[in-house]
Amino acid sequence: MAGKPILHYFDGRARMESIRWLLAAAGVEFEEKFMKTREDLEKLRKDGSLMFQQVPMVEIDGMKLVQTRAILNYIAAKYNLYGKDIKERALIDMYSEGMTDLNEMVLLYPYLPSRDKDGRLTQIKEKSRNRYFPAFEKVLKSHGQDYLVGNRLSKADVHLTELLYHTEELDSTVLANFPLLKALRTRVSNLPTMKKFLQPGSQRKPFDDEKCVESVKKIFS
Ligand SMILES: N[C@@H](CCC(=O)N[C@@H](CS)C(=O)NCC(=O)O)C(=O)O
Repeated sequence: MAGKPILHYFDGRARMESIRWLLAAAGVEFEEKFMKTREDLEKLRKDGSLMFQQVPMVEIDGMKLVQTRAILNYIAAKYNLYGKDIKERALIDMYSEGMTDLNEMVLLYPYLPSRDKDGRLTQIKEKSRNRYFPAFEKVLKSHGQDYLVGNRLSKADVHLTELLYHTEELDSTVLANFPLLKALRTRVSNLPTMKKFLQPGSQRKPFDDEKCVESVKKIFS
């Protein structure tokens, strides 16, 4: 039997968090190896584990996968979270790419210099409320089903749920006008695998605080 996937990253959310969420949704146990120093990163680079000298890297099924989206797509395909045909897959990809555009802003926010933070926060709120959340609310309203695509859970629902939680941490009223998004978040959060992941003590990461940001700067400086 294949061993558990091993996630190589630092002890923070940033680009690895979506991978943690998706594995959790699929009910897959995973191990993590946290880089703590620049030497830890250099070691991975020198032994040829990082194709582009970057993390996230995930050891899974005998491969050392890099590039966040490639990793997510592999997990989604393997665990049936990627639609039933190429049309569903196209929708899942399209929705997920939109989510990634917003998520990039959210996940990089803690790493911005203080002078840029207010502007970025305003941008996140504006884009959430006026561009991305209305679009996904409209999808759910258009078909009246429980999940975004094909009436069953896909990676798009998992990414959106993660994004809703993380955006709400930055703006507690951001979901006020999106009842269907709130209902989706509740539905996904109540899946047994997600319930476990959302409980304290799971491998879910908290907001990347100043301490995390400082240690990350040392690793990548
Ligand atoms: N497109 C890549 C970007 C990966 C990336 O930028 N990783 C950062 C850490 S979050 C990194 O390794 N930076 C070091 C470098 O680029 O040399 C992905 O999505 O995985």
